[in-house]
Amino acid sequence: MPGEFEPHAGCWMLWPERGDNWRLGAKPAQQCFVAIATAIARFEPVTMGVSRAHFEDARHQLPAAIRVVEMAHDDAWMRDVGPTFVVHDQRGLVAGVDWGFNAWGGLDGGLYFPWHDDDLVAGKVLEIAGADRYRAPLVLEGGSIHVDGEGTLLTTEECLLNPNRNPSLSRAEIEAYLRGYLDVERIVWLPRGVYLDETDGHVDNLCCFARPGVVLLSWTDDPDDPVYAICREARAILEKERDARGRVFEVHPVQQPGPLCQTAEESAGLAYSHSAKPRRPGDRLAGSYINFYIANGGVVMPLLDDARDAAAVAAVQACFPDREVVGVPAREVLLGGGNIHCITQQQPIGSQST
Ligand code: KQY
Repeated sequence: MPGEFEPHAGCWMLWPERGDNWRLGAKPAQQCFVAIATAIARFEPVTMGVSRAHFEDARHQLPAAIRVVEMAHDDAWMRDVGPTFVVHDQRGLVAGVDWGFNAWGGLDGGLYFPWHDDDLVAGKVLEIAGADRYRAPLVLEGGSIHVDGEGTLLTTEECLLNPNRNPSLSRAEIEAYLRGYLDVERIVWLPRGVYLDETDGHVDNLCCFARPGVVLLSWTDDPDDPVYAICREARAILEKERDARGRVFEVHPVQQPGPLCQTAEESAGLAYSHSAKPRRPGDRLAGSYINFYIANGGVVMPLLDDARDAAAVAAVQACFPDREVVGVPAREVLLGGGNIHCITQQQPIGSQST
């Protein structure tokens, strides 16, 4: 699996539609997804999967340069339901791993039911991409792993070892699948993700690679914030560990936004459904600037807090001197439970198709 910072053929996304997760019939979220897709399309081709019912409207809202394809889905988290693309070392062939998906925990703390259409998305993307598909016997979301493309994988125990994903598998068995499907050698386990992250602590909201050996980490200096201990324990592990090539990690803290909370008006805009996660006024949101997408020559990152956005953009830009960092207001994505990294999936360029 190449690092996200390696060259892409394009980016895949899904259109937000469900009114029990996206307020006001998903209209504000759709406008936000349009802005994000448009920003990414400055750097690489973008394909948007849209249900039959929303196809005409999405086509109308999105710029012509963005390819729109009909694709049934349960929600809009392409990082988690899309394929994890891999490239053959010698031959350059691009293929995709199609992990099992159970809506972040199935009937044991999952976020909605059913999730069958989501579970079919990876296979559909691979059909359109013309890439081979490896269906893996492991429940895993793409946001729960980051790799450096040189044999190192970052993940969290809170998510990958959660009994609501693969209750019959041990840590060693999960590691064996990661090694086999992604060709990684060194797996770095961080204990927890961001406080109250509803994915059970996906690593992509906490930290990521800028390049091999260089990690950005969401951070706070407020000792009263539960993230204070989480980011310090992560940094301590990263500073003690080595990557697959024996390098010490260079860790760059990025001050988190907020703390940010759901407003009463935002909660009131949601449609009720018994299977969707309740979103109440005052609920803490798992905001993080790390949840960005690395595109060809660019980084598209969420803007979440007027008081902290400029410093966060500068901190990310310092780690990506050769890319243009573009900020997009993304509170509407955060209200749905994730951010820009969670709604995107890169397809690496490889050197041949199948
Ligand atoms: O963090 C992610 N990769 C996805 C967030 C999904 C939230 C579902 N409501």
